[in-house]
Amino acid sequence: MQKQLEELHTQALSELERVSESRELELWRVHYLGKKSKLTQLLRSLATLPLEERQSIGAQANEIKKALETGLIEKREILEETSLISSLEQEGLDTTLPGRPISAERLHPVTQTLEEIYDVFRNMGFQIFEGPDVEWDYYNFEALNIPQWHPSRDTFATLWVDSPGEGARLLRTHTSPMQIRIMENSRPPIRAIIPGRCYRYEATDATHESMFYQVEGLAVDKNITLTDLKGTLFEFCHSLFGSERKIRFRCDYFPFVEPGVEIAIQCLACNGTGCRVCSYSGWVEILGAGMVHPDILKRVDIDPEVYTGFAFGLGVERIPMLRYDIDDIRLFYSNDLRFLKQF
Ligand code: FA5
Repeated sequence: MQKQLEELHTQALSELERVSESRELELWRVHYLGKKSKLTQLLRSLATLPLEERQSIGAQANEIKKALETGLIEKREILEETSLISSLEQEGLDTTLPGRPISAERLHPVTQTLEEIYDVFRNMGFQIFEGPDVEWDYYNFEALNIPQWHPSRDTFATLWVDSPGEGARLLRTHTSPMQIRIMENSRPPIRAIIPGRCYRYEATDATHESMFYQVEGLAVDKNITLTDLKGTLFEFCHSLFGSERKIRFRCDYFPFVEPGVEIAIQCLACNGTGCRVCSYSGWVEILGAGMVHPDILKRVDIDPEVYTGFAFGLGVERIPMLRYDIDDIRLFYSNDLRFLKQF
């Protein structure tokens, strides 16, 4: 019986080798592994054999069965692959052509910078919020101490949106309106940063775009002082530009802070000697900031006698411009892949 089994094994494998299409493979399966196959019948008749023979023949028969089943699976895979290739070839596809390389995608340099900014402020305990690009006049101006007649409206060259009968709407000129929205909806302690697009109807040049990104920051709590503002923003600047980079911290005016300040970074492109990136001043202004005006706190029902806060608004594109020596902000949004692929 042992010899019979060996012959069956060899014959089955050599027939399997010759099988060239799936119909033949099915016939082979029925013949060698089906219910009525020799092997199955032999396995069934094992019970009639003496114990010793039963054990050794049973083991041999089972091994052959496993080998045939494995052979069947492998052959099936080979036939499927060959039939796929031949059907592709019938459709006129050359399966021997090398594949097209898939280019590794990456984030836009401004998005990369935003992610870095989030990391720095997240480590200092700030939460990220988002707000609407189309904003009410109230949040963009009125609530920020910029009434209709205020001359500082002129500096925010505004794009207005038609909103008949609903009050004046506009494309936000800065992210500061979110200071109000956040303080209306939450109580101190507040630590928030708000990234977003801003829009200004102004002539574009190497450092000004009509659409650009800002990140607003807001911290309101008991005992917050100008020192906290300075410490937080210096920590931020040092994280992004290195601790050696010179930072200019000086007075500025924004109606919604008191006092107001401005931070500029010594130009990395020319090291302060003056070039196109810094408009030949040696410095690039990256943000406006200050202590939240007591009027604003009162407007959102936060007692300025108990709480104080600081706020800042930074221009995002100016950061990669400084770091990578980019001398024109308009390159970020002109969709030139030769530029974008460098980051
Ligand atoms: C403001 O927009 C204030 N909201 C900032 C602020 C927030 C002050 C909170 C106090 C407290 P300013 O107009 O200076 O300020 O803009 C802030 C930054 O945005 C600038 O320093 C600059 O980096 C960037 N920025 C302004 N206008 C443009 C523009 N047209 N294109 C690119 N970046 C701009």
